[in-house]
Formats: sequence, structure tokens, C-alpha cells
Amino acid sequence: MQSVLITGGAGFIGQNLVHAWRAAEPSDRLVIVDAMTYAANLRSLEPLIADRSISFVKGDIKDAALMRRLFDEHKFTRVAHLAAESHVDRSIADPEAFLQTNVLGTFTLLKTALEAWLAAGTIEHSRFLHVSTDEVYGSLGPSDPAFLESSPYRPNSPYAASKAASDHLVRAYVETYGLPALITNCSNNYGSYQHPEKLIPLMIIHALEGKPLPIYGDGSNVRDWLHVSDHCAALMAVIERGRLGETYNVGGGNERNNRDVVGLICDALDRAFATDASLAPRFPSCPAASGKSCRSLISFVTDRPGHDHRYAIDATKLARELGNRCSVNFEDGLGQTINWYLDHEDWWREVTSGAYKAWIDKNYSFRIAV
Ligand code: NAD
Ligand code: TDX
Repeated sequence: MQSVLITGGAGFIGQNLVHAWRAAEPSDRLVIVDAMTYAANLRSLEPLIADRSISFVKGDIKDAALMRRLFDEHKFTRVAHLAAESHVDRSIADPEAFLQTNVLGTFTLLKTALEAWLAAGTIEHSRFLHVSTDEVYGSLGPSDPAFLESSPYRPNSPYAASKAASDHLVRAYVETYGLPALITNCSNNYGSYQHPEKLIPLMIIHALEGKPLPIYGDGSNVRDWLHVSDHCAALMAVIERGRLGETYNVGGGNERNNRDVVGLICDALDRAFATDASLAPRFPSCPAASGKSCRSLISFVTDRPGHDHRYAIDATKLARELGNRCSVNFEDGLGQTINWYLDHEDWWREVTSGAYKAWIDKNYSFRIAV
């Protein structure tokens, strides 16, 4: 039985990880710490908090005294560190919070874990997993080989730079102080509970509401799409069985350009409306409600500054050492994700109310159709 700290557990991947961990290791004690920023939502965790299957602490990972109190109280033997500012466009508009949380927050956790584990004499059987991103490796050309764990770091956005800095701190804590840590660098996740600021949920929700589908630039940018369930399975394998001090890349093997992803979403929604008569009255502004294609909403807009052209992950090491392979086919996973957003209108209406509207104005009002 392990005592597990999951930071950022109220975020998209964090919530999915909490459920996956609970299902796989029901006797582990899970403590979630999350600052409850705009990106957090506790809905899916509320039943687990209510029946005391997990503990939830609202707190900032930069709060060293709180972190130390939690380590002393719960005697963690596993840390899955996911808390971060995670949206590239927000890092361009306002980078400071990214440095605060992603760099200083990670530093605070590393320092606390080391001190607490040394003081308790438990460092030998403890493990710290730092969840990072493929964006630290920069951008690939169309025919470049996929990123390896040994690829050089070339971050291009403030977000990517802050994650790169945090990865370097983890490495330094392993090499200098012998912290038992591991790093994963994964590609773009998608699935249930993803915040609607990110590409896939944003396009689904805009299409349902009959709003423009804003593709940055010419839409030729390529991402490798990883279903969040495959990512969570990889995280659990790495934290338990990965070699300490190592980095593992996690990818979905699903490279698609943004134009194609948005086209697939439109076509799937068109089909859903054609076969399910209950959708048109629920979403009357969606073009598919009146027999038109959602593709009519596609709008090519001003590009993201420093927009990375292509990410691709070589996940051979994860498969070879831990036998872990991603299994969700992109078209199937995208279909399930669209169905999830159709079935969870209350969730995304709540998430897109209030401050979210101010972000949409800030990020999209200056982008003109090109
Ligand atoms: P998310 O933005 O949905 O969730 C992040 C969570 O961290 C939120 O619940 C937020 O409240 C919390 N948080 C932010 N600042 C905090 C602080 N100072 N203290 C405590 N909690 C804080 O992000 P996500 O998509 O779930 O990503 C999780 C992790 O995975 C991040 O580290 C991200 O960099 C990494 N990652 C994400 C993706 C992806 O496609 N989503 C891909 C690669 C890597
Ligand atoms: O409105 C949009 N229009 C658009 O064309 C948005 C929000 C995005 N895009 C493009 C930009 C990217 O090429 O879609 C692609 C995906 O964009 P995001 O969903 O913002 O993800 P990305 O920038 O690729 O970063 C994601 O993957 C790596 C996560 O947000 C990061 O947290 C993760 O580290």
C-alpha cells in the first residue's frame, strides 16, 4: 500500500489519473493537492471526497510550509506531480504565472520531498514522478524523426520554457541529491474533462454553439494525439516500474494536422445530428441542427506567435522497458470524447461561464480571419 500525493489532481489529466489510480490500486491512500485555478474542477472527484476514498487539499504547491505539513502528516511514498499552468496561449499573454507555478512550484515540491524523505528515512522506497511535455523539445520539420528522450531541449513558448526549466530542476535533484525521481514527456492529451480552452473541446463546443472554429494559421501544424487513459496507464507504469533518474516519452502514435482534426470533429458532429433527433433541439445554433455541415464554421485566423509546427514522439523506450503501448485509436477516442461532451453539457456550461468568457475575448478578439 502506498501513500500518494497527486498535485494538480483537479485538472484534466489529474482527475483522470485519480480515477485510474483508484481503480488499479484501491488500497493506496490518495491525497490530491490543487490550487483550484480556472483550469480546475472537482465535480468528478466529489463522490470520492465525500466517501473519503481520497483526501482533497486546496493549496498551492509553492506553499513550502503546507507541502511539508502534508508530507509529514501523510508520509507520502509516491508523488505524481501534474500541477501546472498548462495553456500555451495563456503563457504568451501572461507568462509570469507559468514561471511561478511550473518552475518555483516544482522547485518547492522537489525540496520538500527530499527533506521530508531524508528526515523520515524513507527515501529508499519513495518515488517522485514529474509529468512534463513534448513541447520542451521544440518543433519538428515535416520529415524529421520523432523526439527521443535524448533529443535536445529547444522550448519555444514561455510555457514550454517553464516546463523545460522544471525538467532540468528534477534532473539536478536526481544527480546532485539522489532524489528518486523520474520524468515523463508526453504529447497532446485529449479525452473527458479537458478544459474547453484546448483545441479539441474548444472546437466541439464552438460547433455546438454555432460559433466560428478558429484554426490558427493555415492549420498545417501537426500534433500527436494521446488519449488520456493511455497516458494515465503510462504514468502508473513509469512511477512503479521506471528506472529512477530516467525520462520516458509517452506518445499516442496519432499524428494529425489541426485542419484534419477539426474536419473530423465537424464530420462526427454532422453524423451525430443526422442520427440522433434529440440533438437539434438541444443545440439549435449548431449548423448540423439545420442540415448544414459544421465545416461551414471553420475560420482560419491569425497564427499563434512562435507556433511549433510539428510534435511527434518516439515512445520505443516505454514499450521496450515497461511493455507499455498506447492502445486508443484516434478516430475511436475522438468519437468517445465528442460523445462525452454531448453527454456532459452541464459540466462544460459551468466551466465556460464567468471568467472563461473574458479569456475567449482576450485570445480571439485580436485574431482576424486570414
Ligand atoms: P490542467 O491545466 O487541466 O490542470 C492543471 C491543474 O494544476 C489545475 O487543476 C490547476 O488548478 C492546478 N494548479 C495550477 N497551479 C497550481 C499551483 N500553483 N498549485 C497547485 N495546483 C495548481 O493541465 P493538464 O492538461 O491536466 O496537465 C497536467 C500536467 O500534464 C501539466 O504538468 C502539463 O504541463 C502536463 N502535460 C499536459 C498535456 C496536455 O495535453 N494536456 C500534454 C503534456 C504534458
Ligand atoms: O483555438 C485554437 N486554434 C488552433 O488552431 C487553439 C486553442 C489551438 N489551435 C492549435 C494550436 C496547436 O497547434 O491547435 C493545436 C493544439 O493547441 P492546444 O490545444 O492549445 O495544445 P498545444 O499548444 O499543442 O499544447 C498542448 O500539448 C502539450 C497542451 O496544452 C500542453 O499543456 C501540453 O504540454
